[in-house]
Amino acid sequence: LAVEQELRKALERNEFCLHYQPQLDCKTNQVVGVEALLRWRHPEWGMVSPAEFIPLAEETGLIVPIGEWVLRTACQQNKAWAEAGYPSLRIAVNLSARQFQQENLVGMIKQVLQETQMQPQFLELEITESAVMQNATRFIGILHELKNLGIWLSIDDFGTGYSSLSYLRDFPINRLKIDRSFVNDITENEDAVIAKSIIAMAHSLQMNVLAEGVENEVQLAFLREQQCDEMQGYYCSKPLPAEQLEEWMQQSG
Ligand code: G
Ligand code: G
Ligand code: MN
Ligand code: NA
Repeated sequence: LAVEQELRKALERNEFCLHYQPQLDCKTNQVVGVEALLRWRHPEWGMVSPAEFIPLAEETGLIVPIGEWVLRTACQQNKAWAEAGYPSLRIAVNLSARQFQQENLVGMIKQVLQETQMQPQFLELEITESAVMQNATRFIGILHELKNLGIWLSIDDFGTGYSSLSYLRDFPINRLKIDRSFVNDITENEDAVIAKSIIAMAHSLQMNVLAEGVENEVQLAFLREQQCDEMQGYYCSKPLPAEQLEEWMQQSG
């Protein structure tokens, strides 16, 4: 309960910030996007992990205003990078299932794009399979509206949720993000077969595919061999505050 009370005040007290993790093209090693990841710096508790407070934010509905803050902040940052002359980066924002229950999710997203003058084709929204399946009929309409705005739609943690493959046929999904649990031992046994199959399936469905949690050269070599499009993980960089990501881009660029 103490956590809930503190979480309620965190927005107005400006305790949230975003860290950004680069996403690289597997062929060229160029940064093509970043994923925005929420961080909560509590004045007494220090950094609180999203794994701890996101579930509470979802239960209490606080994820709705927090999610709007995340989207606005990410879009403002993307615009700032574009204006500072960095190459055009796609920016990925995580959406909770709970946010799809909010009255006017599409209207809110349109307004943020309008306000920040960000081009929709540079925005990617990440959704989990379990979220998609919770209310598939409501989802499909919203996803088509978002897709029609030009926004990219991705399935996060692909392969780990309770899901049905039928949504890959029925929903306008642009890409699959292979969950890092398959990437960890990607050259071995079942994980190798699963990863290969996800990449092949994504490409057959005209989707882009990204591997999460890439931590070493061996995993990367396998992904290149299998023609995976993009990679994200500690091998390239952990999630970084905006200024540190800028330094990272200057060094690696
Ligand atoms: O960044 P980290 O690995 O600690 O994130 C832990 C979990 O929190 C991940 O599953 C991630 O998707 C989720 N998460 C991080 N930022 C956000 C956010 O802005 N919104 C939502 N809904 N989830 C987030
Ligand atoms: O669920 P989602 O994919 O949004 O979660 C992203 C989280 O994964 C981030 O919070 C980030 O801290 C974590 N992460 C990113 N790269 C790596 C990695 O290479 N290894 C591990 N173990 N975690 C990672
Ligand atoms: Mn994600
Ligand atoms: Na993930």
